[in-house]
Amino acid sequence: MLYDFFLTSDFISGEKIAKKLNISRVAVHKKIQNLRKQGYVIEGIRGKGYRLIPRFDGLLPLELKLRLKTKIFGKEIITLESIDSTQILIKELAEKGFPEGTLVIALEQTSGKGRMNRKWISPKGGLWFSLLLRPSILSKDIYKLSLLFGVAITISLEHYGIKASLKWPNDIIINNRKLCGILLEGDIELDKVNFVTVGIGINVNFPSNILPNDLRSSSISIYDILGRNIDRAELLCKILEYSEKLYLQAINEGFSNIISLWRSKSSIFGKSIEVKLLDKSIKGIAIDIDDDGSLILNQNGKIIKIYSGDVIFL
Ligand code: BTX
Repeated sequence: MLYDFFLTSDFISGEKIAKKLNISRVAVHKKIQNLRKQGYVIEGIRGKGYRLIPRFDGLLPLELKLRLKTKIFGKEIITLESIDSTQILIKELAEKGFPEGTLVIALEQTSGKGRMNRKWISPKGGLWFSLLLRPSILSKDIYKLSLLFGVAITISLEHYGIKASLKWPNDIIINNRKLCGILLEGDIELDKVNFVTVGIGINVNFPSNILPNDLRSSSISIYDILGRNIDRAELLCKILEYSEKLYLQAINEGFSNIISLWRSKSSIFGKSIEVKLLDKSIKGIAIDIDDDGSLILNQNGKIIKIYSGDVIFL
């Protein structure tokens, strides 16, 4: 595959490519032109050969692979201009047998999904992606994976001087405005986890005032905070690297470190909150999260555990 020659930042000569692929130099040139048409920047220097230069904010598969220091996450990368939802495609790929770590990125989504059939608005400039996991964990532990990704994203944002906090179960917020949402969906049979799809949406390079009116006061973007665009490829690589590290740790040693990291990055404890469940809502003071990832609430002196819902600060 021509792709493989560009997984290093060294030059590769046209002659070598031609020999390895058993094609003519003209055919090599055509193939290089094809990659350029896809958006890749390929430097060509007489006497040295070709090499790929990842662009600032370049989210094409080869550009990312060249920068990414992971073993599993991003093993296969598919980048699309536009799609209904990356969650829909990643599920199809999972069912076709794509490996763990497969990543689907879309520059925009026309029908992005939130939890409980809600919509996720995904204009150009955001970071919208889904990751395929095939973890050997019990189905009850899937839930803790969303805490893991929340932690990894929060740590990655610190690199930009952004101090975000985690709101149970999986919102990443700044000044109580949503910067990022995480959607975990599992394919489970009799307690056996076939696969998990992790959908992550981060408002990055656009001002949040381009979002629909009803979201303007409840959302925030990195652009709002920094007043400039950042390199989404760099942010994505950081998130994948941190989350892979935590994922391998969780699979081998359990989730206790992730739960304590989550606690240290959350803004919820000690606060009066209302938790909206499907059919009712419960008010109380958030005490802690339990080792199983559930929220512990003090409801007028009664300690209760909640496994899913939406938190509103009172
Ligand atoms: P959630 O159900 O916690 O949040 C959805 C709610 O968030 C919406 O009802 C709306 O109020 C608000 N919202 C929608 N869009 C935005 C936005 N851009 N910024 C801030 N608030 C917003 C959270 O669900 C899970 C979201 C996952 C999104 C990713 S993107 C890649 C992947 N593909 C896909 O279709 N979904 C995931």
